[in-house]
Amino acid sequence: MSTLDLFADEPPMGTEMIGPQSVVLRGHALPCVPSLLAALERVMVGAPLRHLVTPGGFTMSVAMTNCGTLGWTSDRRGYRYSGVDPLNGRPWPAMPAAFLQFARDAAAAAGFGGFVPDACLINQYLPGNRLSLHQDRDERDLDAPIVSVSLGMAAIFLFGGLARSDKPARVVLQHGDVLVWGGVDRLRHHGVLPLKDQPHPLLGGRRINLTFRKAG
Ligand code: MD6
Ligand code: FE
Repeated sequence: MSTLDLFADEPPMGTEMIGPQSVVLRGHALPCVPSLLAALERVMVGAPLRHLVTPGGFTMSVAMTNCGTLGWTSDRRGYRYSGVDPLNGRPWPAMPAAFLQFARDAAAAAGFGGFVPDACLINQYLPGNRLSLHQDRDERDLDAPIVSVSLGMAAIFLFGGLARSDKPARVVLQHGDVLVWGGVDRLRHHGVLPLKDQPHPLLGGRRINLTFRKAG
């Protein structure tokens, strides 16, 4: 069943369709925040946040790390998924059970049953950090959706079209919001505007975004 069939009538309360197969589940992660944060802390001990360099030679302002069998990484040679952390040559920390369960449930709630992510990219934004407009196209399986969880400070998410020149919509993503997209929306351009400094009661002056993917 697709999002289209699932919400053929009216989407449930707290559900916003921002594209034909793109859903914001408002506050969906809130009950799981303590377990997600506890698992996240353990992941970041094994694989610390770092600033990747783009193929063009720019250092990204957003700090990143990964867990799962594959992790997204970048250097002068290009963007790719790797089974090992380039910082130490060891496998990425395993995907915590709490992450896996959360991502499967969120995908199912958005109409994407049977989602089993093998990669979780973790992004940390500090005030002023931004993510320029991009497509997520390094995953082998573009039929699988992406589940994205926002924690901490609010961000303005830019949701563009299939063409880079399509004018993006602005979607505010708050602590606990979950964005799920796939299908016809899977290759839409997107980004994050420079983060405003509005400290969050639990996470302080940062925003953490988890994106779950089926990369392999
Ligand atoms: C972010 N998110 O929200 C960056 N990509 O911090 C992404 O780049 C993203 O949220 C694909 C699908 C959902 C996302
Ligand atoms: Fe992305």
